[in-house]
Amino acid sequence: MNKLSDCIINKNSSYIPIWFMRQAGRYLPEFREIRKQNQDFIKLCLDTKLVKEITLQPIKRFDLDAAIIFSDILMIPYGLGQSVEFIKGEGPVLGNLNIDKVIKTKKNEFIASMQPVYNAIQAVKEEATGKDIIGFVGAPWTILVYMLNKKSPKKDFDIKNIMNEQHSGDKLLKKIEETICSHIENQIKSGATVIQIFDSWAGLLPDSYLKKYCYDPTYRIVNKFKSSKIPIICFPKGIGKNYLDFCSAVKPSCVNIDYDIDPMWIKKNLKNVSVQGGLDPKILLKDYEVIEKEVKKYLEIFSGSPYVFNLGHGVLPETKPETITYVTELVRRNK
Ligand code: 1CP
Repeated sequence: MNKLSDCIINKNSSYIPIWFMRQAGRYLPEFREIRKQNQDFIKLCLDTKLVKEITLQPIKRFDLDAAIIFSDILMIPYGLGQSVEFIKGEGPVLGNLNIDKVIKTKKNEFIASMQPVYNAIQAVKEEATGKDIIGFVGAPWTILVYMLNKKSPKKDFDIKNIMNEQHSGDKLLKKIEETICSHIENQIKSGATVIQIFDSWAGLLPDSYLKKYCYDPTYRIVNKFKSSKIPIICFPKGIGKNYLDFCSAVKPSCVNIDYDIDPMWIKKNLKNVSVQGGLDPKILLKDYEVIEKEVKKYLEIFSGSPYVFNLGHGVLPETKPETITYVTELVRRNK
């Protein structure tokens, strides 16, 4: 068994596996070079050869413990027939949502459109021996937000606009959940050894809506794959102390924590779950002294319990690749 799976499934705390969210991305000059020549981001995500190459870039540079497949959570809306474009400086822009068209999209049509992703997982697997291969999806709530809001909810987001679409929202949420399950199933069939579910916008939900939009659908997904023994890492970002309720309701094998939650509180309160991440990605823009102190803080707090080193969100584009080398060495030297 590879190191990341071993830490999560067997709760082995003798080795701290390390990988980074957004480890393949804009902070790497070799990624920017490919991206410059491939302006259409979705097309890039469907180019098996380039996806394999980009996925392996951080593995070759830093020898991390896991390769996360280069793709995007917005491949789900795309595969359900809603257009997705990435506009420089603005982020994703989705086309008009035709709910009938989405609902009528057949499972095999969706899978056929994602075949290059699955082929890339197989190709990565052939080369990355001894490494875990992480497949991923967005959680139902986060995908619903993008599909209805049609852009990042970072600015000008009003949850009422989404709740007003209650009726269509419920039908749509079910379709999204089924599609997520197909996407996970096919990533596992193609060789993914770990799955991460990103609920990047869980923090937008008022507490009274968490059960219906976050815990329940995520539980159903996690539970569906329990028998496969594939570790599932959940990342319900921004829910504060509700991490505790999340873990009791969803029972994930591993939970990624964000940088707003106190890691001491997590260590004290979360039991029977492996923990991943936490360090604020902005710390990686600071001096090595500050970085060392913060990295050691997480290592000390979680020492003796199953912990996967990672960040509390993705690597920022301004991060120097040498900083990733530095952090990886710190974690590996830690005994
Ligand atoms: O060059 C570019 O402009 C593209 C930047 C980029 C990259 C490198 C985007 C656009 N997506 C990705 C890849 C990506 N996205 C990965 C690759 C694997 C890795 O190395 O980690 C993963 C796991 C994602 C997941 C993803 N996409 C999330 C969940 C994690 C998170 O950051 O919260 C989300 C919310 C997205 C949507 C998305 N795609 C891209 C951007 C800039 C965004 C966020 C936009 C927003 O703020 O709403």
